[in-house]
Amino acid sequence: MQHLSLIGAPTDVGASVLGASMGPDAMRIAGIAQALRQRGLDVEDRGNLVGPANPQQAAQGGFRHLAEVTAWNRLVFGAVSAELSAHRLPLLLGGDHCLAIGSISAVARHCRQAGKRLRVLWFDAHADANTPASSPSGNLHGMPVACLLGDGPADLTSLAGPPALQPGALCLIGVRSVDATEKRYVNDRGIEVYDMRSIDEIGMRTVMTQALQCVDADTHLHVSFDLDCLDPDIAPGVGTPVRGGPTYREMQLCMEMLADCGALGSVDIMELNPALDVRNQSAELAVDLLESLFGKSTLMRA
Ligand code: 6HN
Ligand code: MN
Ligand code: MN
Ligand code: MN
Repeated sequence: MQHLSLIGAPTDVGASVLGASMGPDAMRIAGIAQALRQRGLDVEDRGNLVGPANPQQAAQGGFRHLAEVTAWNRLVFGAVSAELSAHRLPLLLGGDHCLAIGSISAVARHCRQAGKRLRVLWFDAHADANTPASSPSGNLHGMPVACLLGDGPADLTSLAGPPALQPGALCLIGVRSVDATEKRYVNDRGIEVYDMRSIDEIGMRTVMTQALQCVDADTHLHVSFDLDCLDPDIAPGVGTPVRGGPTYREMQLCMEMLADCGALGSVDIMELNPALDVRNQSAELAVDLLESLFGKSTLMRA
């Protein structure tokens, strides 16, 4: 039996649009724990982390709310580390995407200790690869990829000691809104990217086959899922929607292929903004996709 722990991180401190702080409870209302238990998983809901309020201040030195973002990420780092040590799969309920710094830093340290190779699939409309020097907004939810690669404020780049990720460990999927400086950052480092054009051209099946090619029995697969990756027609409840995302069917296939690969070790489900949602449909979609990620198949396989 797979053991899974839900960790709520109710904050929007890394974003400028308010409301992702309500994401964890909206996913609970959509029945996340019950749905996953029906998959035969042992699910513990650890409740919500309690961190500093959003001070809603302007950027200072290139970023907004660095102290609060650091405090939240330390909490996430601790909570995710504790679940991994207990051999449970941490499922982080965001909260804005800056919190992936804490969760992936914890996963990276766990992999170093366990001698596992880390593979991170980053599903997002955005590249999240700004640095304080390049960020147009100062919002730290636009910078987690760079921070995890070691480029950002020391408080955030060194949560796990050395940088959490090497560029080759990372793969971006669904990208369609990238700042010019991010484009250079991602290309200079040779990061694997499947933007919407490549999904259109080669199809989601080939994208996922390629993205999972290096995954083997010694791999810990981390999925960092920003709900704005999805087309806003089906997932309107996000703070920074971008039209032209993957369809429901495309994302289901993605989740099913991830389930089949058998290497899933940790998950972030981020940026759900109930204040912008329509009758909790984006939360319900998130739960639906998570069911597929944890093995619900349309075919009668085991
Ligand atoms: N997200 N590239 C923009 C910025 O402000 O850096 C948008 C970032 C959005 C981040 O959705 O997680
Ligand atoms: Mn483990
Ligand atoms: Mn993101
Ligand atoms: Mn995004």
